[in-house]
Amino acid sequence: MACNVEVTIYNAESEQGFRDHVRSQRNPAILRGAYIGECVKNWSSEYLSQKVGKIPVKIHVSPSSKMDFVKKNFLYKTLPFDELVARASREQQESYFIHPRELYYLRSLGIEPRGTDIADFSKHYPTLSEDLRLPNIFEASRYFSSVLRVSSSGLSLWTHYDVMDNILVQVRGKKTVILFNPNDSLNLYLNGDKSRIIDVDDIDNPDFPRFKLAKRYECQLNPGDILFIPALWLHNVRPLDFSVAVNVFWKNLDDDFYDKRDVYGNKDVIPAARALQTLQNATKLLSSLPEEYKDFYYRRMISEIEIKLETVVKSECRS
Ligand SMILES: O=C(O)CCC(=O)C(=O)O
Repeated sequence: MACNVEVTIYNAESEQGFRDHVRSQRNPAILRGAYIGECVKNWSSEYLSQKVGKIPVKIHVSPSSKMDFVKKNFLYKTLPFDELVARASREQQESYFIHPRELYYLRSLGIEPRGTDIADFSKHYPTLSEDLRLPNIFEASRYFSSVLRVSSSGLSLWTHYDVMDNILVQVRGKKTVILFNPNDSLNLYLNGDKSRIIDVDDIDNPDFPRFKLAKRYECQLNPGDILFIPALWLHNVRPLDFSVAVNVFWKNLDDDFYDKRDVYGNKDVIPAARALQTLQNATKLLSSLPEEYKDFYYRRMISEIEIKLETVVKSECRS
C-alpha cells in the first residue's frame, strides 16, 4: 500500500540545519521563510514583462494539464517573454495555438541557437537576477546551471529525475511537489529519465501495479520556499497558481563523472550511461533466440543484478 512521507521543513532560524541537511543527507528538505531577495514581493506578471520585455523564449504548450513526454501531447513553440507571462497568468486566451484554455511552460535554456549552451539565470535574465538572493548552500565550483521556470496554474511536467543535486526556489504561486526515493525506481516504471506514469494520483492504474508500493514524499511549496531535491530523486511538480521559480543544479560528484555534452543536467553519469548501453546490447544479443529462451535469460540477467543490488542494500544498511 502507498505510504506518504512528509518532507522535513527548516525555518529561517535553522538555516544552518538546512545547509547541514543538504551536505549530509540524501533526502529532500525545505527551507521556509529565509530572505531570498525582493523577488517574492516584486515578481508580478506585469513586473516580469516590463523587466524582461520581448526576448523570444521556447516554451511547451499543452492542451492537457498533464504533459506526457512519451506521447508528446504538447507543442514546442516560441513566444516573446512578455506574451508568455501574460498568457501563463490567465486561464482563457484570445490568441492561442491549440485551444483557448491551453497551458504554458517555460524551462529557460541557453541562448546559443543550436541549444549547446547551459541555462544561466543571472547571465540570461540580468534584470531579474538582481532580485534573487540565494543562501550559500553548495561550493561555487560545483555550480552547473540555473533555470527560470514559468508555468500556467495546474500544468504538470512529467515525473523525472535529474543527475545533479538541485534546489528549487519557488518565487511566485503555490506548488505541490511529489517525490520518490531512487530506491523506488522499479515501482515508478522508468523510460530513460522519465516515469511512464503520467497521473501520480492514480495509484490503482492496472498498467502499473507496483506503483502503489512506492513511498510518496509530498509537500506544498509557498512563495519564498527552497526545496532540496537530491540527484536521482524522481519528482512531479504541480503548480496550484501561476508559477515562477528558479532552480539551481550543482555537481555532487567529481566533474569526470558527468557527460560534457549535457546541457539539462539529466544525462546519466558516464559509467551508468555505458552500463545501460551495454545492457541494451546484451538484450539485442538474445533477440535471435526463441521467446521461451529470451524469457529465461532476461530473468537470469535480472537475478545477476538482484545479487549486486543485495550487496548495495546491505552496505547502505551498515552505513
Ligand atoms: O518547478 C518546476 O516547474 C519543475 C522543477 C523541476 O522539475 C526541477 O527543478 O528539476
